[in-house]
Amino acid sequence: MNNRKIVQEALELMPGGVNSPVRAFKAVGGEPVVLVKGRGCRVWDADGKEYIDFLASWGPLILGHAHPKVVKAVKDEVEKGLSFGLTNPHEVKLAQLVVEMVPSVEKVRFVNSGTEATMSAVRLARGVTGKKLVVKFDGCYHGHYDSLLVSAGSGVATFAIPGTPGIPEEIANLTLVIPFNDESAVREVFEKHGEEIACVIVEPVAGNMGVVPPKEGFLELLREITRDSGSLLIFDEVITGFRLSKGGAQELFGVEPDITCMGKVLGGGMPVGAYGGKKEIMSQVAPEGPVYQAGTLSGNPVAMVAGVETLKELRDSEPYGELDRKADKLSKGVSKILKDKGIPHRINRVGSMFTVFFTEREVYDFESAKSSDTELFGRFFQKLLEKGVLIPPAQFEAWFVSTAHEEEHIEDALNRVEDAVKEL
Ligand code: KE4
Repeated sequence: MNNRKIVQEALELMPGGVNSPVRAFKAVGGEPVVLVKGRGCRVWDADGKEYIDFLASWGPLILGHAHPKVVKAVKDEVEKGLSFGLTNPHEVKLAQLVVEMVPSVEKVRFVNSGTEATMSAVRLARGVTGKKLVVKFDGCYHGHYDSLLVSAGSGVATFAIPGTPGIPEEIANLTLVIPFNDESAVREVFEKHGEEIACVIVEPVAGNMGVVPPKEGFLELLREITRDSGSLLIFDEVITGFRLSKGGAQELFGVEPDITCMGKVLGGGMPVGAYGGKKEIMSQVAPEGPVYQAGTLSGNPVAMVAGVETLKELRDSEPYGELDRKADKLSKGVSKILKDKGIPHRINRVGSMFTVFFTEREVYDFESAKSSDTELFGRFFQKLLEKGVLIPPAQFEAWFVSTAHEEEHIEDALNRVEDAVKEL
């Protein structure tokens, strides 16, 4: 049992045996799965068991695992060396693609993770506006940056509390957390604190409370109220960027933020994050401007070529209609299976990302998402795993469909879901 042996060794050597908490399966129980190989829409664990994969490494693998063009580009690049610490031509090429594809971005800075992207974007907003307060939404996750790893305070539009030990209250108190999709809360927080708000940061389509789309007019409200208050609007498109369309959620919904944070798909599976926006704002970033941010491996050539091949493929093949159709077929199929079994559920889907919530309520914010039966979700996850279907090991995440999921894989997955649900 290689899987178990590797997990036991990992537990001795790394906190919780993992390098990111959600991989420990605490939310779903059972032994964490160790993956050793991926090809297309399939992955294999350390015991050789095969799964149809809808985790997609939490979003990056929109082209599936080991896409030939990406693998070839990475192989060719590593032969020339892995890192130089000075400019390389591939970061320029990836920057050209980002500027071409993302409507609001004229200049971009690459970093190594989504957390670095959002952390830098908030610093830039504070630096540009000279203001301190940050507004975020309950249930939205933007990485583990102190100012954003905070929980909602006691009442609406009140100052946040630390989301974890190690974050001083003084830092948490510079963040305001309000309910997603709540227009009155947005207006209230700006009435109370508008003059001091540096930025609003939002997942334009939430993925981290499970998939929750913005209500009609919500993004437009954020755009208008920030502009009127001299605050910046930051779209955290680490999940939605290049996934919901070539230009992400901002293209899909026609609302342009001041700063866009990117990651996941941008690196095609390699560690890449980015933040970008209009030249007027990005010119404030060092060394052009005074707002400092840096990184030894930022723009790493091997990571850059993976991103270049991924974005070129998305730009040229325009797969979004097909991705939407396949995700619609899968999510509707899962819903029919659960309905036929009499299991209350709600599915929220935007494009190729969706979440199955085990609740009868409409899910439009974190409170309603939390009405889900997470114990049932754990059993659903484990049964699917047994049948060879891998979904995210947590209720408040998203299933991802890739271009590598062909019709037969969707059919196969639905048959396996049906077998799993029969045994719930
Ligand atoms: P990273 O630092 O993990 O690359 O990105 C942080 C981040 C920022 N913004 C959004 C919208 C994100 O979803 C994330 C990271 N997403 C989680 C799960 N949805 C990554 C999985 C993990 O934490 O291991």
